[in-house]
Formats: sequence, structure tokens, C-alpha cells
Amino acid sequence: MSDDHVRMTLAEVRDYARATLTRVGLSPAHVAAVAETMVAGERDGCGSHGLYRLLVAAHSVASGVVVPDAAPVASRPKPGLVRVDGGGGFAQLAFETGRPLLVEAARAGGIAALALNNVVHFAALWPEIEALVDDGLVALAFTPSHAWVAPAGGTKPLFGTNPIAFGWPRPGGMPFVFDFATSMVARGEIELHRRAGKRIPTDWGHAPDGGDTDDAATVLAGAMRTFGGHKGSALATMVELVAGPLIGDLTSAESLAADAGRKGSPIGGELILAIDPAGFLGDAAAGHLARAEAVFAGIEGQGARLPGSRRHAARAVSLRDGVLIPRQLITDIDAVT
Ligand code: NDP
Ligand code: PYC
Repeated sequence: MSDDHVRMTLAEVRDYARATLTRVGLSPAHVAAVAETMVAGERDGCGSHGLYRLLVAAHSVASGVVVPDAAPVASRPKPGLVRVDGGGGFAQLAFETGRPLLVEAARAGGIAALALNNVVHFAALWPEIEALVDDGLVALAFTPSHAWVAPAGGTKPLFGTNPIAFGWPRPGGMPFVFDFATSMVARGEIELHRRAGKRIPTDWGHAPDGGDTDDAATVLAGAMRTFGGHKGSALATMVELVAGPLIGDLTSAESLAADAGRKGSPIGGELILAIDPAGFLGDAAAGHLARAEAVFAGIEGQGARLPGSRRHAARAVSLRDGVLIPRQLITDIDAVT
């Protein structure tokens, strides 16, 4: 271990996150739910959504962007639809509130959707997807963020970093889960580069004048790029639509306007779809899921890796050895909380 990192067990990460979030003023239910996603981020080697997010969460509370003791309220507008009004609180507790209802609705109808409304969102989506896949469901999730990303062909921020996540249960194995921003990288990754004084690839974003730059702070002030040119741009648009107006919530531009310069986490909604394989397939579901394994074997058989495999490998190491946290990050968190 180098001097600039501190090794922590996952239990220590959890205790540290909980103590910090409590100090910041979150209610106990939010403390528990929010801390767990940060533990998951550190455990799976996703630093941009681990303890670093304590700085983000603390700022969102201090600036009044988030309601620290919001009590989510669930409703069932239709048999296959669940809605949770997060009351302006962090999304994690709203998801925990809606999850059992979503699972029940998906099992009853074969497919169901959960809309989280009126939440503040700074988390990775894969912890939610993995939870649903653990229940045997195929799951998809979408959420807008703040207008930071230019459409392909433009240079001005319009979209959020708008992640899409997908999960598929695998018999006897780790689930197939991908979860990525529709921008070239998550904004958190650029923020981590800025903190570390590292250059970034020039295809990650535009300077405010639309020019190229390898400076993280300049891209943060300008606009990020979508991945995959027009294809990522179209997917980012889809996320704006299905997790914004379709569920009666904010687009990324509206979220940034609602933030009113406070630089808090995105405000708005999230759409989560859950499909029960037994819905279409009944007793034949297990056989068809087993057949799907050939797709994964075909990927790995030619030396390519499955999304999620790096995370799962990191998890095995973290559960055994704990994780390394930058000392400067702890210093910075302690200084502001
Ligand atoms: P990445 O570009 O690192 O992509 C992540 C996904 O791609 C993971 O599923 C990853 O698997 C997989 N992957 C990466 N490299 C490969 C490879 N070579 N072969 C196969 N699969 C690969 O992440 P992003 O920067 O786009 O996003 C990071 C996180 O940020 C996400 O969890 C996302 O939810 C979160 N985010 C949240 C937002 C919000 O508004 N709440 C907004 C934007 C992002 P593995 O994990 O195993 O490496
Ligand atoms: O890293 O882009 C990001 C992000 C936005 C909201 C949460 N994470």
C-alpha cells in the first residue's frame, strides 16, 4: 500500500459512509440506503460512484438540493405500474420502497415498470439492476441527469450523462449486467481526472468554444460528448424521453434549471422495467435461460469479456482484502462534513 492510500475493509467503508451521511444530516433510512450504494461502488472497483460521492451528497444536502429526511410514497396507478414519489430525497430509498412492489407486479403480469419521481440521483444503476436480477427478473433502468452532454453534431450541453443499465439472470453464475453512461464516460470519471490533475482523451468532450481539449476542467465547463456518435446521441435522447416526460418528470435541461446554480446532483426521475422470464415461457423458462448461455460462451470463447466481469473480479478481491481509498479523498470529505 502506498502512503497516499488507506486500506479499509468493506465494513469500515460502510461505517465511514454512514457516519459521514449522518453528520451531513440524512435521516437514518436514507443513511442506510445511500451508504450501501457507495459500499457497492468501492467493493466493485467503481471509484466514481463510491466514497467520492460523499462529497457530492454532502454538497446536495448543504445546498438544499435534496430533502434529507424525505419519506418516499408508493402508489399503483395500473396493475403493472408502480410509482414512488421520492419527496425530493435521494433515489436509493425510493428504489428500496418500490422494489418489492415492482417484483410482485412483474411476477403477476410478466412485465412491470417502476417510475421513481421527484428524486435526487447520483448513483450507479447496476446495484438496482443486480437486486432485481437476484429476484430472477430481466431488468432495464434509465435516468437523465443534468444537461452536460452535447448531441452528436453539436457542441452545446443538452443531454445528461443518461445511463442505461440492463441485467439478465444466469443459472448458477454471476448475472450479465451492463451499466454505462451514454456520454463517452460518466461525468464522475472526468471529475476524478480533474482532482488527480490527469489529462483526458480529446474525444471525451468539447471546450466551451466548441474546440478540442484534453483538460478535464475545460470539458466540465464546456460539453461532454456522447459515445458512438449519432447512436449514443439517439440513446441519450431516448433516456431523456422515457425517464423524463413519459413518467412526468424532468429532462436534464430542466434538472439543471431546477438546480439554479447550486451544483447539486441531478433532480428528476428514473424508469425501471422488470420482465419475468416465466411470463412468456412458463415452465420452459429455465430451458431457454440455459440456451442463452451459448451467447455468453460465444463472447468469452473468443477472448472478449462480459460486461460486469471486471466488477465481479474486483468484488472477489475487495471481499478478501478490503479496498484502497485515496487518503486525499478522506481528508477532503472530513473537511467538508
Ligand atoms: P464505462 O464506460 O466504464 O462502462 C461501464 C460498463 O461497460 C460496465 O458494465 C462495464 O463492465 C462495461 N465494460 C467496460 N469495458 C468493457 C470491456 N472492455 N468489455 C466489456 N464490457 C466492458 O462506465 P461509464 O463511465 O459509462 O459509467 C459508469 C457508471 O456511472 C455507471 O455505473 C452509471 O450508472 C453511472 N452513471 C450514473 C449516472 C446517474 O445519473 N445516476 C449518470 C452517468 C453515469 P465492468 O463494470 O465489469 O467494467
Ligand atoms: O457521473 O455522470 C455522472 C453522474 C451523474 C449523476 C450521477 N453520476
